[in-house]
Amino acid sequence: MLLLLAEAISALAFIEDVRCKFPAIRSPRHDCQRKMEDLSFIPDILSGPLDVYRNTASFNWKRLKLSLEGDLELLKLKYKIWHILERDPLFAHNQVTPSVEEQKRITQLQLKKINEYKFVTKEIFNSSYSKRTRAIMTINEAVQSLNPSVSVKMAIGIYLFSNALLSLGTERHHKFYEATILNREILASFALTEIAHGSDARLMRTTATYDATRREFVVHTPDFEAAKCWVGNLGRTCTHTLLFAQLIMPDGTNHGLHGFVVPIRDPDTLETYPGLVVGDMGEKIGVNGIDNGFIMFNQYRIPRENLLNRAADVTEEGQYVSSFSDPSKILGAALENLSAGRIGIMQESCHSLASAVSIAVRYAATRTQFGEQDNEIPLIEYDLHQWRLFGYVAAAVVFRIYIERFAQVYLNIVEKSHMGENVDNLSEAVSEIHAMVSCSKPLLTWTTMEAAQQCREACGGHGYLKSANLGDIRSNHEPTVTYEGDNNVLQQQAGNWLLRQYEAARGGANLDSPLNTVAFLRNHTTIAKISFTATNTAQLKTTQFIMSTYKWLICYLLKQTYEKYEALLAKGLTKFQAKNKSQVYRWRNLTKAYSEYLALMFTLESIEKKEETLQPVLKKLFTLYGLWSLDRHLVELYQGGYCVGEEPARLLREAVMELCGDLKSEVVSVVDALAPTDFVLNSVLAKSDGRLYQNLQKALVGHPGTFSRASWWRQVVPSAKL
Ligand SMILES: *[C@@H]1O[C@H](CO)[C@@H](O)[C@H](O)[C@H]1NC(C)=O
Ligand SMILES: *[C@@H]1O[C@H](CO)[C@@H](O)[C@H](O)[C@H]1NC(C)=O
Ligand SMILES: *[C@@H]1O[C@H](CO)[C@@H](O)[C@H](O)[C@H]1NC(C)=O
Ligand SMILES: *[C@@H]1O[C@H](CO)[C@@H](O)[C@H](O)[C@H]1NC(C)=O
Ligand SMILES: *[C@@H]1O[C@H](CO)[C@@H](O)[C@H](O)[C@H]1NC(C)=O
Ligand SMILES: CC(=O)N[C@H]1CO[C@H](CO)[C@@H](O)[C@@H]1O
Repeated sequence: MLLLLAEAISALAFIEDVRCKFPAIRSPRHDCQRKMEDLSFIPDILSGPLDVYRNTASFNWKRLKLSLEGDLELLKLKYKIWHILERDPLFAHNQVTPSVEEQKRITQLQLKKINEYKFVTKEIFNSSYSKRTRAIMTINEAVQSLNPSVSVKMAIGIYLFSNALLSLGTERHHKFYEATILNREILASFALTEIAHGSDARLMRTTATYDATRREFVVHTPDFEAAKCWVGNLGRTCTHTLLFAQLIMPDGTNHGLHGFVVPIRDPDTLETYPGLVVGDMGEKIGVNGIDNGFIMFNQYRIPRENLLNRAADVTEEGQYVSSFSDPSKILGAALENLSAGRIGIMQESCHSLASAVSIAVRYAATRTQFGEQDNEIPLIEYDLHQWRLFGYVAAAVVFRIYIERFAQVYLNIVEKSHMGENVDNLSEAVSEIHAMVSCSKPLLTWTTMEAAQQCREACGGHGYLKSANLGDIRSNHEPTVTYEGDNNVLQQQAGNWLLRQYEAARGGANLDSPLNTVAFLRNHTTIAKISFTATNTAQLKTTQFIMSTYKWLICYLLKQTYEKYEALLAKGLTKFQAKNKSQVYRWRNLTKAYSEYLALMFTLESIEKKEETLQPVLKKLFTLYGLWSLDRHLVELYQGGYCVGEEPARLLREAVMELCGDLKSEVVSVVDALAPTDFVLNSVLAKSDGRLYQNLQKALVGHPGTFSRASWWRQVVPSAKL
């Protein structure tokens, strides 16, 4: 699919040299000043066995739901979409997985239908940039929870493509833009990754050579290794692709990767054009509604105008001209089109995490097992089960708040830059956001992947039923860890930025951190001296303890990484070799700690503005996520001398267990706030009525063929005759 758009675009090399101005970004929301909104559009939850654990909650689940969503209008939009699609037979759930080809067909039909519903109203389309983008993200998320393939299809085929046209193209590409976003005549794809080249976009080998006599580019694939591959929507459906290829001048000069709009199929017949070899990647281990494809170009000609020429153009006569006339706009556009896709992935990942934990928690509260005497006890009463699940519930809430807030900050920056406002330190903000996204996408997607597995195990054998939905959640989410930037590669980019900031802090220079995420590095020498002093768990269960421990941890890991890296350089190793030797226990742990810190920092700021009745439960979840994550860093906390002796680990783990115990009375209502509607959650184990066994019976009995004799019985009985 779409790999490392960021690297491709930065390889276009127009981002350097640009210095623009950007004011500090703050847009506080004031939940606490809100009037009580009417939330009756959220369907009530059916009373049933789960009431026991619902009645103990300290808050109203609908209020928490609104608070996690962040915006009343968007929440309404989401419910409206779910309501409409639930009544549309085209979106009915399948009891049996359809064939791969059938999944592709249904997905394409669903996309067509969604276009017809026009969820993106004129009003949304006409609103401010950040409002519009958030609405589009909400629509995408609402659709993703029903069929992730449709939302991927839509994100790549419509939004990513039209975004890229706006940011990399000029007026002459407006016709493509209109045909995509307004008329939905174009379904696009993104051709970047090649068979033998993924993350390192500079070495892509597909070429687009200018032919001045015919004023065309000739696109060519030298061999199979240079075939573009994993291109979502290419295998069966797209009409156009956004191709990244090396731009070669008639004299042979190579100007590096550029973007081109390339027609692929006749929209009326879906026949591919002559000169193209297009294939489908075949069955994958998830998201099979997406027709990923590969393509080879054989001296394939496209008009000169199809070059996306905002940054650089080729004249009719064959002159390469690069225009840096309006660098701030290009930079702002690049920023948006780089990170928006990954922020979308994080949002979808949050949604998958929320669904997985909702299923496991509702199951845990209704499923009983063992106990003393003859009374079987719900799974949720067991410490071990709480510990297995509640950390992920806390993560689901923290991530949701983090991404909501981060997306706002991000969209505000982009919006300001679009409006041409003179803004401070834009290019520094771009780098900081890139670093944040580069480590947060790995944190969120990996956590969700772990959680999906844990949740499926926590539902035992029943969790293995397709109708539990944990399997589909897991396998459809899984590609997020490698697409739009492989997690391990992305983390290194965050590490590069962090090390630059640390080096600046050591040298007393200014930090390039307009979003203030590492402002504390200025105090790195004092922070390095603090250590664990708590004597009881109450002192650990504080935001202060968690945040200061993270600051210490990041400073420590930065020092470790920096010193190791510098020592290797001093020994004469190249930067490349030095990085190779300091990744495993240094960069990796460093960027993980930084990403957790970011999630906590943004969430904390946000919680403080939320309504009072929600604060206690949100603080508990925040604290559990913080301590549960620090537990995994104990090695480094001891290694660096922050912790000494038995007490710190004992207290930390005791605090985690205490929080789990405390959250038992809240957690079912927390997942009510996290979960979508029953139709969307689509799990036989986790309907909100809590009638686990009735629902299971209905599903088993209603499954086609449950009671039928095998149609092939004759072939297998001993008396089989031909
Ligand atoms: C909305 O679109 C109409 C034209 O369709 C335009 O006249 C109007 O100014 C737009 N409103 C905003 C707020 O952009
Ligand atoms: C913004 O840039 C100016 C000039 O380079 C610098 O002095 C200032 O510290 C920067 N601010 C931030 C928040 O990075
Ligand atoms: C650095 O430390 C000083 C004094 O200890 C404190 O006042 C200041 O807030 C700290 N700055 C940051 C960014 O943490
Ligand atoms: C990376 O480092 C290891 C030793 O730590 C070495 O064996 C290997 O050759 C290095 N790889 C590269 C690509 O430099
Ligand atoms: C630190 O890095 C090592 C090696 O990459 C890994 O095994 C360990 O889990 C990491 N710790 C955390 C908290 O991620
Ligand atoms: C969906 C969307 O709004 N995309 C944006 C992509 O970038 C350009 C600017 O270069 C914006 O104008 C678009 O709005």
